[in-house]
Amino acid sequence: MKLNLIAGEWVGSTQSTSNINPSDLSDRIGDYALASGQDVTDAISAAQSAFPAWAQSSPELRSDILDRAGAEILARRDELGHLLSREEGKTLAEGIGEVARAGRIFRYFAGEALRVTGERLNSVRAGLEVEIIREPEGVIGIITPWNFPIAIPAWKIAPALAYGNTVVFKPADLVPGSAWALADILHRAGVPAGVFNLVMGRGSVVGNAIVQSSQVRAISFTGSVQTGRQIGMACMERGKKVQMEMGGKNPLIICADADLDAAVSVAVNGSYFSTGQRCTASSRMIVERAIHDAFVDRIVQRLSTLRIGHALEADTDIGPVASAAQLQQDLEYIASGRSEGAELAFGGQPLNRQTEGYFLQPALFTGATNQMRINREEIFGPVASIIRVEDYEEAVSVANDTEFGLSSGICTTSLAKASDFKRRSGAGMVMVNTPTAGVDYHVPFGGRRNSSYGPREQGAHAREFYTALKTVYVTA
Ligand code: UN1
Repeated sequence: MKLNLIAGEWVGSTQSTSNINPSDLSDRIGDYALASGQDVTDAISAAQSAFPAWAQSSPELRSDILDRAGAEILARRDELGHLLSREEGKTLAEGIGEVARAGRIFRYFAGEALRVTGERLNSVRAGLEVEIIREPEGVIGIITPWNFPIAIPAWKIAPALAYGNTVVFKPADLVPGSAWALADILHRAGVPAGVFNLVMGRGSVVGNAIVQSSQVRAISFTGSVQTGRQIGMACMERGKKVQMEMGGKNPLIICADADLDAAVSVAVNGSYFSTGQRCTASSRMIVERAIHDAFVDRIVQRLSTLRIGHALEADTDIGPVASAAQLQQDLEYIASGRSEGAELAFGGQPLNRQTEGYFLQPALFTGATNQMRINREEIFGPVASIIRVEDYEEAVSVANDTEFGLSSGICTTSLAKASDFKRRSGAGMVMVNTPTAGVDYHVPFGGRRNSSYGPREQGAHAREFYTALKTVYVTA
């Protein structure tokens, strides 16, 4: 059994969970200890005790530890990518790519640890000087989803540690393998006891205990809108800082002047790769009438060539859905789209493969309207719709007619339209002739409206969440 890391020790539990491969339900990856409420209390106390020394430690020490962790993750990318794809179901290429991204994030923040700056201003009053300095917040609770089992933990844990915070980390209970591997790497990279703690388990026990604790100063959460709302309210009541990345209903506009082949590639990648299980997935393709029928023909043709299968097989394009519950949700939305009058132009059927797993044909709806449930709510699977519009103006208004605002995209050969959309999109990230999903790690990530709350993640802007400002007045 793989154990939790609390106060620098591997701690056992009377309860455990089995990590099952969604490509092959007979493949049990291993058993992972479930943390109890007491374990979480112990982890938080350890993080609290370790905080003063870590906060005052040399940035060079923190930088070296993060650098060592990043180097090991990169060196083991094939093995860890295999584990990730085995437990989550994205293809091996996607799994290895994600692990490499995590390694690079640690290396990036190894550099950032050395670049914490402040400001010095002249006071408006004579004889005074003002300084603005940044300090770590304290104990940070990190709660992550199952769809990026190592990259999302990396982009929260690396900046938290770089800026001198201590961490209590609860990974998604569906994917403890990558999280445990990351904890093991950090532990061996020399993170002092208590500075980083891993508590695996259920949201109702572990997540809840982290959110309730008065010792946890800030929470960074990625997951559903519903859970995010509850966490956000609880943080507000307890005066905690909170950052939340939640759902998306990301539009991709295909203009009549788009390069059709390029647009099909952008759409298929954004909508269906990683089995559509990305908050940045393009779930609403908004297509101008003049190009609509040609686009539908080409994308259906392309979808019919994709190989859906075991995530670890070399020729698989799209792996299984991550869990039985998620497959059920996808199928419910597919049924809902049909009952609301959209036409299933491709896919949407569960598939049998040599191994028992949660395989689902990518589903494409045509004749859909933006008011249908399938275009209002996040599905989080390989399910997307085409919404036909008359022209570019209607496309922009449909794109922005959503409660979400994470990512948006446009395929066009017109510089004027690309520039116009860049300004008018209501999303936090805008992609021109490139998929709505798949982002760089050194620039801000985040959205607007119901998609995100609080400061941005990733890149140097991550410091807004992971540090507290202090303003100091000095009479010279
Ligand atoms: C990406 O598109 O590269 O949960 C990252 C998610 C996002 C991450 C997407 N927070 O899907």
